[in-house]
Amino acid sequence: MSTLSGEVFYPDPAFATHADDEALRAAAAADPEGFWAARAAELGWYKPWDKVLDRSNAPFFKWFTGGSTNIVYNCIDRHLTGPYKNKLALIWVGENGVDQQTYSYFSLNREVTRMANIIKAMGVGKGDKVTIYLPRIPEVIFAMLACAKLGAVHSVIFAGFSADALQDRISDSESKLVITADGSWVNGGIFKLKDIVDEALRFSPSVENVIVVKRTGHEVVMDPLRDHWYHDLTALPIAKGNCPTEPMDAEDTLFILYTSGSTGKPKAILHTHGGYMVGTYTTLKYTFDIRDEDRWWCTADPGWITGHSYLVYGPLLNGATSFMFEGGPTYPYPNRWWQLIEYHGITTLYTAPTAIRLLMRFGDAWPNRHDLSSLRLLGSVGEPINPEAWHWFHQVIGRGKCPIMDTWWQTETGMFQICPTPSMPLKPGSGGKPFFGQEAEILDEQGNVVADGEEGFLVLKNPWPAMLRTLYNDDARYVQTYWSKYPGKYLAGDSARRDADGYFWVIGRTDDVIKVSGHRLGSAEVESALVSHPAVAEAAAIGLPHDIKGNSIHVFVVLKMGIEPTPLLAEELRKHVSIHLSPIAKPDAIDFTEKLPKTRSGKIMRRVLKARAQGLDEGDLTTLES
Ligand code: 6R9
Repeated sequence: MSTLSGEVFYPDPAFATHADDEALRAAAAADPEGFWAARAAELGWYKPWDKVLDRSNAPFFKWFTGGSTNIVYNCIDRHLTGPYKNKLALIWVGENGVDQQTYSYFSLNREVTRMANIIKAMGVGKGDKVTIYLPRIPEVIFAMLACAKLGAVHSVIFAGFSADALQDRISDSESKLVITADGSWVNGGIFKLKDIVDEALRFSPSVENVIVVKRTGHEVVMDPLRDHWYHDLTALPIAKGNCPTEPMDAEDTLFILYTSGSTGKPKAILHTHGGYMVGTYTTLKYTFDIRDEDRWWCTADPGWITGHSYLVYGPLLNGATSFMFEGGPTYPYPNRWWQLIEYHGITTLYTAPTAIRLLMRFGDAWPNRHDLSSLRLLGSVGEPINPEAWHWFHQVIGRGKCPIMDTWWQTETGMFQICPTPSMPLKPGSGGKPFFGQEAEILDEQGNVVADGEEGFLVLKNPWPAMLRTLYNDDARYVQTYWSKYPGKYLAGDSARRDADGYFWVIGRTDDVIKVSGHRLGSAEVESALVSHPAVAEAAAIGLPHDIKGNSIHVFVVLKMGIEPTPLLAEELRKHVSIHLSPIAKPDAIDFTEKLPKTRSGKIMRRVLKARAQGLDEGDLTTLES
């Protein structure tokens, strides 16, 4: 171990499982399917699978074929007959710090059953799509699990997206039902979710019903035929009684989740009951050493994959206690998170570098006011963590003794792909090694493995249970996006390096995905929001490095003939993006330009714009349109 190069942090002897972990790693490398079958056998199945992995129609891989289960059976039902029945499944704290709710596995079952009964009575069944547009309140979890329990497919939309974005996603999924709230609390103010839903539904004919959870209590307009208050529905006889968990084929769809890609409209990543369940259960268990007495806090929103896999499903599959906080890290003061950790005895904090950088800026005095000694592990996700933030997180929050699990993965992968184990020596900024059973490579343009230390395209070599099965309604784009550059290997869309110790260092996206404060957005979405403004002829959006947000959005705009560029118009365009796509997508800067650099085939050369915006050499412009 002493041979590891660079800055290395050796594990606390309390995590004395290194030999076990490495034995498991070796066994999984020798027989990945055997490894996954053994993990799947730790969970409950109505009917065992016939085959662990079916490669016959690759890259449309199938896992645990012939098996029957339901992720809710494993998240809730099986815990009800054992010692976990009265264990806390969820601790929730509202933004005001006063509202608090706790749910044991028993009471979580009651809530999920109630919601399942209601949506079933509305005609939602196996395979139907349900859009969930809710803030971080317990009902978002109930709604996801209620859908899964019935075999319905949930499509959770981050409650920071605006009407156009919501409408696109509702229409694309042909949802019959939308579950939302009157509003959400954002730094003491109200974000009017129901108004946004009303706007979105003007063009979404598939939606028959809207369930509205009362959260903010401000006045909203209710359509008497379409909209229903959740608290009214729960009082009806339809809400009562048992609701059986639907047995699902392992390959049946659990959810779709829209995410940004390189071009065009967002794509819906499709995940299934069986493989996703086994993958999220296993990765959380081994990477974060989940123990019965833990209080696990994943700060992500359920609107993103991290919330799906490691706030909702992974912890419940492990019988853990999951903590959810409605608010953000700095309201009303930047000690909010530290206060919650102390008060609730959080043992594991899994968050994003952007939040760490933000909190770090407020100095050590805020965390130092609190006793953070309950923490035993920390985690990072969403973007590369810079060494400065890593050290602060490690020293000030983790008091030098909590290992940091830097987990690299994606909406598409469903579960961690490159991550350490708590017993492994850590290198700040590196996610460590591929998870058990996985192999990764760094390739050059031609598909050759590059030398250690060199940058190249990150690919995954082995199929894994929680992999996306396809893009909903777009098999061709699935093959094209992930499997065509290097046949047989999954193209992640990130550039990375591998060092001589076999540790991977992810650098960033190679496509037009922009990570802003850990939120995944695409150049194309920002551009289409801009061109929907009457003054804009053409637009190009790029991500530029930003100290706190990781990336900030910078746009170049060509105005229609005769329209004068003014600071007022720039401000109006920024607002336009905020209203039509999301406040998180609001550009930091707008550059008016006469013309966008394009290739001869008409593709915008964002590389050139990036260089121009940063005052760098614009590089090889030979393919530029003359
Ligand atoms: C889980 C999630 C995926 C993209 C991914 C990469 C970046 C995520 C990272 C990381 C470096 C990490 N990313 N985790 N980069 N280190 N630990 O974030 O999913 O929203 O789909 O984004 O995020 O660029 O390709 P998603």
